[in-house]
Amino acid sequence: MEKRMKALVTGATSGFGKAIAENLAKNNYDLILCGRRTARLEELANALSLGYNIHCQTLSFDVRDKTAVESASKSVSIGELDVLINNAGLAVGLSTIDKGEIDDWERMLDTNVKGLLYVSRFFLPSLKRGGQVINIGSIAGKEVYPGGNVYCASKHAVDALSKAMRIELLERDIKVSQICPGMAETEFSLVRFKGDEARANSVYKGIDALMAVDIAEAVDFILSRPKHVCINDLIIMPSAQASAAISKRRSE
Ligand code: NDP
Ligand code: 8X3
Repeated sequence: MEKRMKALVTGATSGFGKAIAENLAKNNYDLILCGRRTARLEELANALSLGYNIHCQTLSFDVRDKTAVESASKSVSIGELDVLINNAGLAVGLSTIDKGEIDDWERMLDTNVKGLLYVSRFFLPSLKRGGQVINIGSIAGKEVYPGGNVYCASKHAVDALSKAMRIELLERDIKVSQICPGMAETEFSLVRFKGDEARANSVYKGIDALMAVDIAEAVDFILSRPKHVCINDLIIMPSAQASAAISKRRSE
């Protein structure tokens, strides 16, 4: 019997990570699903393992907790990974630097930069030769917009770390890709505005934002390239968003 590929996805409880996991399951990957919300992880793992007859494992940990990340990486059942998807991340707040909440800055830097590093440090040793890393960056890692300051800095760091990984993992024949989406309708804005639904919904008013499945399809594309082709970097925007700060909205 042909051995199935195995992928680990962080941030699988919602948004991009969940859609990526669903597509990988359809494509017959075994999965390790990570996130903090254990009930959601287990519900998804059950649905995917039953629906697609794959093996689905859950690892519930906070990417900011390096001890928890390290001990998750030592679970005996991890085995060898073919794909690591560093997706977990968030924005908190939209204040200017002179009025910013320092706790918000720390949450973003601890999650998006240090969390991605902890996951990479402890799970990359399990990634097999010829494997693949996909980091979810952002248009905020290519440009800066008013109020984006620390979030943009954290995603610029993801851009730099993706380049660093590509250089350092070349020796192990591991391909490293980054996907940089523009505005996408997930739980992202609800988290950014700390549960304020009206404010979160207003971000997507009058615009056809990206959907999580658009990013999951980009992951499928990257993973289905032949061995000699690496998609280094993909910027994917809604058609109505020309840059991080400039969009065309319908009047509603
Ligand atoms: P969601 O809020 O829908 O999903 C975020 C995921 O990250 C959740 O599964 C959440 O899981 C996980 N996560 C957040 N913090 C932690 C943590 N401390 N430890 C473990 N897991 C964590 O947002 P998106 O799907 O939109 O975001 C996914 C990625 O895409 C992020 O890196 C984001 O920055 C990036 N992005 C988003 C864009 C957008 O407009 N939506 C555009 C460009 C990039 P849980 O809460 O269960 O831990
Ligand atoms: C999320 C996209 O434009 O809100 O990374 O920064 S944006």
